[in-house]
Amino acid sequence: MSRASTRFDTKKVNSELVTLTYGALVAQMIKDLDNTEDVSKQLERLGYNMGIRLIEDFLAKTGTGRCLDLKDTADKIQSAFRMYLGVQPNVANWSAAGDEFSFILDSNPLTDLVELPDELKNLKYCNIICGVIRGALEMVQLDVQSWIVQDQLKGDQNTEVRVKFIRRLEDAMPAGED
Ligand code: MYR
Repeated sequence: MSRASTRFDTKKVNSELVTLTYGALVAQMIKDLDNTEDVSKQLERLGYNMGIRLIEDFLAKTGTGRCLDLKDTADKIQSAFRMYLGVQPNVANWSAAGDEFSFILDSNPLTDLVELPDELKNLKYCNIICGVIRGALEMVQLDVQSWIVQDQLKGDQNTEVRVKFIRRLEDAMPAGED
């Protein structure tokens, strides 16, 4: 067998590992909770708890300073997507007031190879991403809401993750959801 044929594409293997591991996690939650809405909530909560820890790693690795404005924050989250999920979303669909925007992902490693059966069509499968964003931003004193607008698992062309700035927090502690 030639060297070329035995060489792994590490990026692809990592991304497949993410897909499979996340899929197994969601499948287990569905078994345990037996309620689509609860699973969606738990996925967001899990992401939140990851986000409040991940922000430290992100700031340490990138040496990032304070964001100047929401546009700057969006750019930094965009680079976090690249670092942690290996995909570069577009930042788009800014609201007129400049307080809401979306990340548009052409491909989403969480949903590659995944198909949702009809009985799970209300599951917010990618809610973990919304939670990570909310948790990470809370640690830098930004209270945001985040939700999935488009979902490739529901037949949409892209994954669209919406983020809405709510308010700047005053030295707040995380809400203790872990
Ligand atoms: C600041 O203003 O203090 C810096 C703000 C940096 C925000 C970076 C947020 C990272 C969010 C990670 C999302 C990962 C999604 C896969």
